[in-house]
Amino acid sequence: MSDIQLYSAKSCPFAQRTRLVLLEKAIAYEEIEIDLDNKPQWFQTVSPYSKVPALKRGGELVYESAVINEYLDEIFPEPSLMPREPGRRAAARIWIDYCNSTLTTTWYKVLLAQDGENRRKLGEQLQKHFLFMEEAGIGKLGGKYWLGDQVSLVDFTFYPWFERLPVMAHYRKITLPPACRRLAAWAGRMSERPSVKALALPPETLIRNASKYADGTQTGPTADELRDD
Ligand SMILES: N[C@@H](CCC(=O)N[C@@H](CS)C(=O)NCC(=O)O)C(=O)O
Repeated sequence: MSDIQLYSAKSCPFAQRTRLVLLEKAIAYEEIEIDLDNKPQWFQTVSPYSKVPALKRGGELVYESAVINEYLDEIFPEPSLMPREPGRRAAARIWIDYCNSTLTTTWYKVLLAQDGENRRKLGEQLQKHFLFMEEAGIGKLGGKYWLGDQVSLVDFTFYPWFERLPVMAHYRKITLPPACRRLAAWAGRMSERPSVKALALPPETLIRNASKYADGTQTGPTADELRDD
């Protein structure tokens, strides 16, 4: 039996980031599925923000997907998913932060927006973020993956939202701008990785899972934190 427990939800893109890293590193773990619509009371004791993913290893409790992923990379250094050189490590953290602070927040705002004008403005912002990622991000270092030829935590941090592009297309008619050729090629390459294939959910399932955001019926912290119309 493994000494690692992951509190997770199959529908959650943040938990998917961590499940991808666990698979890539072939780390044995026990997965505890949390019903996000009906969270058990004890969940708060393992996840202070009451969110998945949260990870327990022996007596240590770690939460926030980006933090968990760096923790796993330090505890299980092979294969390494962070560059060794400090400048490149900083670049990796900058993009991970960008994904958390900019891409995903705009993403959910677009999905949650019920007012047409607000939705249009937010949709434009989302497309600008994609163009920025194309120009300032994936294109800069030249290679198969975000930071070059080695796959890294940056790739696993962004990918779940690229798997969910059909959700954006379905509910908000927003697609990756045609100029984002490198991003599109990268997403295609990522989708072929065995870890990604093992966890991939079909577009119909992703679309169904997102309906509570898109049709305005989602309540709870995620919606309250992000809704601005
Ligand atoms: N910043 C967190 C976000 C995690 C998150 O928002 N998880 C969602 C599911 S996708 C959740 O647990 N929501 C439950 C809730 O907000 O009540 C991370 O990166 O781990």
